Amino acid sequence: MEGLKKDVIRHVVSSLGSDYASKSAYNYYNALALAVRDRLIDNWIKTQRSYYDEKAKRVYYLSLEYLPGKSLMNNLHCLGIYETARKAMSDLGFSLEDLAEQEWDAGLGNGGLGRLASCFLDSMATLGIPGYGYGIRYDYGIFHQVIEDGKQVEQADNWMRVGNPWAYERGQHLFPVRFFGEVKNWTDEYGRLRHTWTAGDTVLAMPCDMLVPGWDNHHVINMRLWSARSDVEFDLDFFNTGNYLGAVEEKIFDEKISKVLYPSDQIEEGRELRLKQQYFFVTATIQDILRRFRKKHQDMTELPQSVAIQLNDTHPAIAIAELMRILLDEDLLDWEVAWDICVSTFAYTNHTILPEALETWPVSLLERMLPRHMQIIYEINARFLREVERVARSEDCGQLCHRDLDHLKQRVSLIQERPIKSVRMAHLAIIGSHSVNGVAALHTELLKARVFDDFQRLYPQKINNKTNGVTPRRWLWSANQPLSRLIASHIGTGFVRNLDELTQLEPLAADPAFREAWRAAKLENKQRLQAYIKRKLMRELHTEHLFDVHIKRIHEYKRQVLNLLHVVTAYNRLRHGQAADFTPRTVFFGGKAAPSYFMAKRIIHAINAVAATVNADSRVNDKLQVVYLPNYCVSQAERVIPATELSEQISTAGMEASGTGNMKFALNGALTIGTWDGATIEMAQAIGPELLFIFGMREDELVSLRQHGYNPMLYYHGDEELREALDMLRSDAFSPGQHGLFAPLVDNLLHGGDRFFVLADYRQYLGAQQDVGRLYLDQEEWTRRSILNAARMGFFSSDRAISQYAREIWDVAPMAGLQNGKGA
Ligand code: OX2
Repeated sequence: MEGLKKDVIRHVVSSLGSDYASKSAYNYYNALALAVRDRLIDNWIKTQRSYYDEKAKRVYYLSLEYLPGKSLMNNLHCLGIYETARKAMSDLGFSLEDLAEQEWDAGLGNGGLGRLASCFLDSMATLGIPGYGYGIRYDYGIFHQVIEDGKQVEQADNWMRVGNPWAYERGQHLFPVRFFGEVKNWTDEYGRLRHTWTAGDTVLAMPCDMLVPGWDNHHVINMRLWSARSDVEFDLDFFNTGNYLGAVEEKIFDEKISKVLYPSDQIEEGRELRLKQQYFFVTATIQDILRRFRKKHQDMTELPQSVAIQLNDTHPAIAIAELMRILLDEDLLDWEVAWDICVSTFAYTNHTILPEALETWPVSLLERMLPRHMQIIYEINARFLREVERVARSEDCGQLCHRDLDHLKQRVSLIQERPIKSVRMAHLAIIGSHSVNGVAALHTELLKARVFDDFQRLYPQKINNKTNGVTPRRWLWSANQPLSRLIASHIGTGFVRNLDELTQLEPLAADPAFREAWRAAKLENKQRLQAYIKRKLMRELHTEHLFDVHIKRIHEYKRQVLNLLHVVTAYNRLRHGQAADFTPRTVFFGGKAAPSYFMAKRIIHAINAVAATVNADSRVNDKLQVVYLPNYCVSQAERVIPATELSEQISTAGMEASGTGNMKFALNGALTIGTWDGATIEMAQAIGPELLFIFGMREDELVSLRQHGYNPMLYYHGDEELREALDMLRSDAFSPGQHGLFAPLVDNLLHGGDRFFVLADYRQYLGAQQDVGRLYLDQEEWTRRSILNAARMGFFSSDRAISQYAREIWDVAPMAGLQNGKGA
């Protein structure tokens, strides 16, 4: 401990240039972070060196998004120096918890997809898998949300302003990134046509490395994020011609590329700058991968034995064309050889079947910005369609029927003609990869049977499932110390590394003393949340209420509106004196809406309007409260999830690919009210469906309801309570003086076809909520179920998910000496 204290003081003085006697929390946080980083960097260097010495096969995880959140506490726990640091900082006059608050969340992602990438890096580090995360170091991460007059207002997330003590910026290792320009043809010595792309513009990519430690194993992997730097200062001519200001303007223009994260989740915007971001990140990453590969290899055909590249959704899919370009134009390989290398190296993860999230890029844009890549895509397509024709005409074409060949070719083509001629990035990713995986069992089945059914017939082995998982280090051990300590006092700490060990808790569910201790841990977390809400929102929470939580991005398919209709109905029953047996509850909502997503923003407004009315009504507010948690982010999830008793997972069946919040809640002992959707299905199967509150129509039932003509008006007319709730929303009951404010929301349900079947599931949802309320009154039974929920969550560790990727997709093994516990 003395060593750590000395290091902290030394950093306050020599790294931060401050007086250690002036006790600034900001300085001491930074100094502690630097002292922790010092302890990581040796192991990072050793880890990297061991990959090199052992010629280990590397895994590259390419993702446009990461959501690491805060690093301090997690890194202290991984290094096993949390207690030491707590005592050291207390000696220096600080509470570690307060210092940790100084850190800004690294919010370089929108939601589940980015957080999954961060959980996966944590698991690769813990399992000892030679992995690297690659992404973009956005200057501005996901916007900071404030709620003003009930509405979302976006503020810039200038997270870098105060510096980032965790990152190493490597300004000496710059990679060129080219755009635009033209393609020249030439003939090689064997008479083959060759191509050279001479680019118009060049920018530079600078690596910034963030260290990701494993759990207690000395293994530290790298998350390398690229930042755009102008090449203008290297272009002395530019300055010498006297156009100094022009040069500076160009510099600013270039550096725009990594300025800001696109804040839309699952809605593609198709903006030119976004494509630039994708290619910028991809080419820098591929150059870096090949640089490392070529240190030990000359023969490019060995690439798939040494390198596995996982594409996190289609956002980095242009990597397939980029690797082809390098192999063809720079290494001068033949097409077939290059293509085999590509397909064997890449694998693609799909995260959604929502059509509005499937990326396409206009051919005209690609032709201009990346002319050589567009040529390559055309060639991939031509060869692929010939292959489709061959398979379709072959004897064993199965369900493929060559009479439909033209239609089949149109459906699977990389190019879609309408509404404008565009490249379907998912098709490129499927054809260019040896593995395509969904993220939960139902999702993968829907990929095979609906979205990519033609590809499933063409390549029956390619599509596979890898159900998502979450890291128990952050989402149980670090976020929920009261519960973790209780668990550890009974079954030891092995569960942090091997989550299946939680099953040892099962017999304890029958032990009244253990149940009492389990409840005490939950209460402690609820009180902690209470104190936080008081500080931040100046609101007093009732900790004896059931804490009912719905936090995630705001999206119509996630159906926050269904929850809101339950709240309004509960409010009405209480007002009308029809709820003598109502179990008091506080309903929490949290989540960001894409700034351009009108309906999602209106939903936030409606939630806040209902909250204001309910909370101000003294007839009901001792029994029902509604809280909107502004600026939902990773660190807020870490506070809220441990305090949650009821987890809302109520998406339209078939639409939430997996969900990962669902897993974090159950792991922390919340019971789930949910639909038969995403990974919630597998959770119900692992836990026992009777231990969750499952309701609503299933995916196949919705398909047939849609086919037979779904009429939401029937539900409206047939259900008095539903009608009352909708009429109130449409009138100005919650928006005095602003008549019609929430009419778009209601009209969308009644006259817009209710695409997400809110009305169809309303009555069943109410029934399930009634069951929840009743069970909560029996605290012994509630607690028993809560314990069993957590005990059966072992499968949903990201360690299990990553082990499956490693074995079944990447063909990589953990580094020797790191499999079980400590490394060398
Ligand atoms: C999300 C999915 O919506 C969610 O269901 C899933 O758990 C998560 O990815 C991680 O797999 N953008 N975000 C997602 O998909 C896309 C596209």
